[in-house]
Amino acid sequence: MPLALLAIGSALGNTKYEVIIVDGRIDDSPIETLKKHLPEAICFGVTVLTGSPIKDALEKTNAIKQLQPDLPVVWGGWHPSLFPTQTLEDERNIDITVQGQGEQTFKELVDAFSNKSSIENIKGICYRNAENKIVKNPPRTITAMDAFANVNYDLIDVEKYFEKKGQRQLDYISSTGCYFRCSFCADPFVYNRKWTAISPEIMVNKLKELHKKYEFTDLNLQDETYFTYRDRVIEIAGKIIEKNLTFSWAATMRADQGARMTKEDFEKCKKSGLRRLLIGVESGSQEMMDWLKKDIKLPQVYRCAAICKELGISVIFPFIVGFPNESKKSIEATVRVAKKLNAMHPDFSTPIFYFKPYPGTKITLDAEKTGFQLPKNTQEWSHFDYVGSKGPWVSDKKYAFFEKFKFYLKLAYTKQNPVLFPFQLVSRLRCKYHFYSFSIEKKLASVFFKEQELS
Ligand code: B12
Ligand code: SF4
Repeated sequence: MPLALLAIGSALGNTKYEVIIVDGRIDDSPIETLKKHLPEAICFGVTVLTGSPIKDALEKTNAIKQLQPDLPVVWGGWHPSLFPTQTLEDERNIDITVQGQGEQTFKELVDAFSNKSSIENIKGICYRNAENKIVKNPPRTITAMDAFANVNYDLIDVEKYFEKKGQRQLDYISSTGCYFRCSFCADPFVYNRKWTAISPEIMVNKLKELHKKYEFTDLNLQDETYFTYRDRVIEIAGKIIEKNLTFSWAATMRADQGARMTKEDFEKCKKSGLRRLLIGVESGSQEMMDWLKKDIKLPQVYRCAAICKELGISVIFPFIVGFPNESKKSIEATVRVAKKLNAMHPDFSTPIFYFKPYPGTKITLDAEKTGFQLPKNTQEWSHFDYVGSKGPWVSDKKYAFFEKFKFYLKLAYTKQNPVLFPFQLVSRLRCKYHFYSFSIEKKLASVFFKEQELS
């Protein structure tokens, strides 16, 4: 669900302004819908992630500016937070970029547009001034989230999202930012290692209201690290049980956070509906984890895995391979740990991604110093392939190995299927001895095996 647009749209309130959210994934003709609302529009706001979402955002922005050149266009979200000035330098049709949390900033901007007042004192923005110079205002410090808890889901057609997801699953964000410092992640750069969250009482009351209204059966928490404070999580779980809210939920946990929780804590979460965790392992090599400043230890990962296995909580343990100069030893360790975790429980999975030099991360900055070239402008960033390819530091041979390993690992330990079972046994042997030739399993499995999704 478009949580960013819901957040900034809801912060405008529902008395003074009319908020129209247009989502190209739901609306078959978004430009037509935009055109319909243009004559009465105060401004056009776009949420933009790095990579191909930029292409889409540029297309709509250019179409809008052609039709109504005076309409202010505001870009917010992760890409303009990472590239506040470059985005404006490259694209004349964007007037303002917003950095970090957008609720208060967007409200101040919309008020200024509607009152025709100056935007020069609005924090957390970058804009082109009357002299055509790009000005970067001071940043806005993170605002406590309780002020923004009242997200108005009626701004979107919730049923259409349920339909698209194929389940009555509500997306929800209960915290912003992260205290940690992983050197492959953009969060420390954008939120300066700060964190804020909705308090348990306010959150569960809101969930109760949303549950009654939309009758969702699953809650997908999109927080970077939902388990930041054990006491908060346990209080929320307790209140969900107390109010008899009968939905399942999924969230992200760090292994160190899980390792500090007792088995009873996990049990309480499970009782309140916890169905799935996402615990980033990133590497099977402790040395590599330390280099990544992940600040977790492998025994913490295994402790979380053991408890989840016992309680029947499914877990996604994502890994990354192909860091600059990653050693053979480190890659072998990742293969070993991924195998071990997969074999523990059929509901455990270990997606393996290829490292991409994400903007705003320490590793990328260091790689640039040694000659690595990032995309040079917004257009080039729009072609940046985040998901599909193998990344700059993975050889063709390594890539071919991992593609096979990933396939057979999934097949080997997925929930047992009587038809597939003999092939699963063969796959286990294949993973053990890394023998991947003469594959007929791949064809067969495509009939029975659904691609794994992250959410
Ligand atoms: C849900 C999610 C997804 C979903 C859907 C994404 C989508 N398009 O909606 C899926 C699973 C598809 C996905 C995929 C990927 N994702 Co993702 N994802 C998220 C996640 C967990 C939640 C996003 C969310 O809804 N947040 C809640 C809203 C309220 O927060 P927000 O978006 O930051 O919005 C606030 C501000 O940014 C600002 N704002 C945002 N938009 C606007 C617009 C205006 C006009 C204004 C004024 C302000 C404003 O105000 C909002 C309220 O404060 C975030 C992490 C996170 N917690 O944010 C990662 C995150 C966005 N994903 C990320 C990445 C790297 C990926 C992948 C590359 C992962 C991968 N390897 O496969 C892919 C591909 C992304 C792509 N380029 O297409 C990075 C983004 C980095 C970047 N530079 O863009 C994040 C930040 C995770 C991280 N820490 O690295 N992702
Ligand atoms: S990877 Fe997760 S824990 Fe690490 S800094 Fe990013 S959001 Fe925080």
